[in-house]
Amino acid sequence: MKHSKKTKKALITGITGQDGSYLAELLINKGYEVHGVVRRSSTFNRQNIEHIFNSKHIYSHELHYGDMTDIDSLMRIVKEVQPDEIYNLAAQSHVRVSFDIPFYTAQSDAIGVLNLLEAVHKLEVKTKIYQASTSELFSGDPKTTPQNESTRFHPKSPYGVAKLYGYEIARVYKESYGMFVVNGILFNHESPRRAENFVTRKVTTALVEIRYGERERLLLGNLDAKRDWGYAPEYMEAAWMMLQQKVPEDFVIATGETHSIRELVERAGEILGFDIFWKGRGLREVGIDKKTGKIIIAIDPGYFRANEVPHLRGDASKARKILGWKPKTTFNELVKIMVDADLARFNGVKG
Ligand code: NAP
Ligand code: F7E
Repeated sequence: MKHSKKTKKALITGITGQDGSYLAELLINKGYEVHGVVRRSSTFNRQNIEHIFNSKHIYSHELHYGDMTDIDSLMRIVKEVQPDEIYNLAAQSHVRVSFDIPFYTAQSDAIGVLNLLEAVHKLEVKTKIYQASTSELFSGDPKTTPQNESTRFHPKSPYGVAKLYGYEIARVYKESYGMFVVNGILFNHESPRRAENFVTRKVTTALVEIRYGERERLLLGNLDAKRDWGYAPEYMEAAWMMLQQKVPEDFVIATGETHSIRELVERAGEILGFDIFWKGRGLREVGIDKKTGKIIIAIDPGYFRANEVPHLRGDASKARKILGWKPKTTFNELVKIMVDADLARFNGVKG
């Protein structure tokens, strides 16, 4: 494939994930040559990107086998691609799972960032780097909301701590070597491409199945946690904007609204024609559909976390002022987009 000299090259780690797939689309639409790091797995997991990179790309130059825990692979890829921009989205991104696999989470989400930075530094490649930081750096104490770039970090999970290392080592490489590295401190962002073990997708897929009589009940953990949920494609636009700045700076990206898991369930249920009311307390709490009298939501303590971030609401006013970024999709619209996509998928309609 021939490219004009001016075509910008981007390298995305985590390209098979929710964000990576939206970012790849966005950059291709902007005329970039997009490269991605993929992991070898025994079964194919490229559903999110197969419409962009079909099987012919597997041995082409766009997708490259590598792993964040393997600096040799990162050095090979960075050397080969010589990207103008790197988006480091790869991570073991599940907070609850990070309590089960804390060592692996640290290897991929903390040391993985160091591996990438060191590869770029050693190879002396002139590239801008975006590091996928997170609202899980914050404690989520209601007294500290809304959280912005100056809010004190106090992570509550092995995931949050690994990401804190990523955040700090990115800052250190920027300050020590003059590298262009930014941290995007993104609050929760969701979409129909969200994996089904995150709470939004878990709720929308399960309620669709319950609506069609394919299952009886949805089991959840903490219903009282509050999250600031935005729409993923808009958050990737913000990530791109951060790398177009002259000076590397960190930004919080959020909607500024917060909702509990309980509200999420009610809203998704409403779209599907359920009228859910809550009964009981603690582990015995259940969600009942008023129309049928059936219990459709119950609590499974297995989904509780050893430590919870209770209340997140971001203040993205710096991004609004400097990047000109603001969220477009509301919470209600986001839930509708996700429910509609799961309905279409359930009914075999290609979304
Ligand atoms: P995701 O859907 O879980 O995708 C994670 C991606 O990372 C996948 O492509 C995965 O590859 C890849 N990956 C995992 N471990 C890897 C390793 N050791 N080496 C190479 N690739 C690896 O996550 P996401 O929601 O798109 O999030 C993207 C990034 O933003 C993550 O770093 C996440 O921690 C961060 N973040 C997300 C949110 C959010 O609300 N979505 C908010 C703040 C920050 P496989 O497909 O092979 O598993
Ligand atoms: O949990 C509660 C759970 O797993 C949200 C990742 O992208 O965003 C994400 O992390 C809330 C928590 O996302 C269930 O306790 C209740 O309070 O959807 P989640 P997360 O942990 O907020 C941040 C910003 C990231 O950086 C991460 O990479 O929902 N919750 N019941 C449940 N959560 C799950 N998963 N499953 C439940 O059954």
